[in-house]
Amino acid sequence: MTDMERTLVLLKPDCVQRRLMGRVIARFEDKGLNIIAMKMLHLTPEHAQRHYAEHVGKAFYPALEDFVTASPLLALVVEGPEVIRTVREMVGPTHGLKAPPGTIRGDFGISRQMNLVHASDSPASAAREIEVFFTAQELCPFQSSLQLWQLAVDERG
Ligand code: FUP
Repeated sequence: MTDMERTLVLLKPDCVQRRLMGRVIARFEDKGLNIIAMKMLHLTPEHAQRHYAEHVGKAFYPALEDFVTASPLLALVVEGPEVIRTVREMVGPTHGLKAPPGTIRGDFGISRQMNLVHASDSPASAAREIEVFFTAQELCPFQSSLQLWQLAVDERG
């Protein structure tokens, strides 16, 4: 039996502005992951500071805050087995120039700051970050009928 997990994904302002949302979302759907919440919002500085709490105070933070508050972003909660690690691997390393082909950052970007996607890096981060963006009532978990042909019976959560 595989434990089901949830992770917070942000399609950052560069992803929205470059009209790449559909292509990025399609990757998660193609993989067999469930999108159980989705919301567009224009972050305030205070909201950005809550999300990036571990980075506030670092030299690069002011520029990062300016970037993520400059234009709307799309927040998602994605659910699946080992989804935190899986989505991080699909997103790729932080810098687009270092991210391998086949990853989202590797295929679509050349920047470290404008790297298109945020994905939670641990179960503790995922739990905290989901609460920064969504209430419990906004999560809409469902069982996909496609799971019959995507996960063996003893692999299902
Ligand atoms: P990641 O986990 O890959 O999203 O990256 P980090 O948590 O290390 O950094 C958070 C965000 O800060 C990254 F998306 C990119 C940005 N960043 C900079 O803009 N400059 C830096 O020097 C380091 C990170």
